[in-house]
Order: sequence, then C-alpha cells, then structure tokens
Amino acid sequence: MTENNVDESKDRAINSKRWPALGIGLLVLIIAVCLFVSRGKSGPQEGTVVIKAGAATLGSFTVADLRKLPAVEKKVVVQSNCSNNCGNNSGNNSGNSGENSSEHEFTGTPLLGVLNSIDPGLTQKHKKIITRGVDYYSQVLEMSEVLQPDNVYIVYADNGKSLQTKAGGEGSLQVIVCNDISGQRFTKWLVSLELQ
Ligand SMILES: Nc1nc2c(c(=O)[nH]1)N[C@H]1C(S)=C(S)[C@@H](COP(=O)(O)O)O[C@H]1N2
Ligand SMILES: [Mo]
Repeated sequence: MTENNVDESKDRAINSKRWPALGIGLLVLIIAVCLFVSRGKSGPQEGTVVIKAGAATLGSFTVADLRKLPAVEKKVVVQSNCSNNCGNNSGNNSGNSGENSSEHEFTGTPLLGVLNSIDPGLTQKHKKIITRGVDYYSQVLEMSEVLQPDNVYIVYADNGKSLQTKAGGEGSLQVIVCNDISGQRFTKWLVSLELQ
C-alpha cells in the first residue's frame, strides 16, 4: 500500500517533468513549420527587382546581374532632412552638410543601361517609372530624368560594402538620383520598377 503510493508519486513527478519539455518541443515544431510555410509564400524579395508595365512582367534583375554591368562610383551628400527647403530642387545645397545630411560613396550602374538590356524600346514606350521598396515606399521618376547622362543609377554598395536589406541582411538595391539630392527619391530596398 505505502509502496504503491510512493511509486505513484514518483510517476507523477516524472510526468510533471516531462510535460513542460513536451510542450516546448511542440512549440518549437509549430514555429519551425510556420517559418517553413511562410518561406515558400514570401512576397517581393530584396536583391531582385521586377520590371512591370500594367499587369505584365517585362523582366527582372538581381544584384549579381548588375555587378556584371559597367560599374560607376558616385559620391553623394544626401539632404536626408528636408525641413529646411531642400525640396525646392535648386541644386543649391552645397555647404549645407551636417546633422541633416548623410555622405555616401555608392557603387552601381546607370538605370538606362539596365532598361536597355531588357528591351531598348522601353524608354521610348514609357513616360514615368514608379520605384517601389520592400516597405511599399514608392516614388516617381520621369523617363526624361532616366535618359539624362549621369543622373539615375541603381546602386548595390555604399563605401565598398553591399547594401543591407531592411532586415539587416546582405544584398539590397537602391535608386539614386544625382540631380535631386533631397533624398526622398533614393528608394531603398528596391523590389520593383513599374513603367507607365
Ligand atoms: N524604401 C524606402 N526608401 C527610402 C525611404 C523609405 O522610408 N523607404 N525614405 C527616403 C527618405 S525620405 C530619405 S531622406 C532617404 C534617407 O536615406 P539615408 O537614410 O540613406 O540617408 O531615403 C529615402 N528612401
Ligand atoms: Mo527624407
């Protein structure tokens, strides 16, 4: 009788140690399954930019594709805080560096060359490009700006280092507009270009 009781309480002690471990194991399993499922369904991927026109997908390019094109180094001081009239686009912002500006030395390639490598007719057929980041941030580029020499680039490195993804990983792309250093149109974490 007493021996039985001791056995039972031992069993209970073992069980009460096992259940939490099982629970944690199950949780880990559920998290792993969720991660696996969401991996397959992931939306736009940073490091790959899709070029669209209306409902059609015209092509795409990756960081690796861009690295094969002629590389250009661009030193730019971006006026990242535009509370003091830097959006007027006068290009008269020199000497205004300090807290509100950030210095970059980007490496990239002209957007024009990228578009031409997909279809040389694109710049004639379309008037504007909507640039979009992984955070759905979007901006407008006029095709006339893209056609200007030394103006619009897609960049993949800053100060010799690969651009970071929004999550802090390696391998992202960004737009820079050298004739508009107000910074707003420097779409980071670029995932699509929509031709209009
Ligand atoms: N995807 C994305 N790109 C973005 C933004 C943003 O919120 N999301 N902010 C813009 C603004 S308002 C500025 S001033 C610059 C800031 O660039 P910096 O942080 O490299 O100086 O990024 C631009 N590009
Ligand atoms: Mo900004």
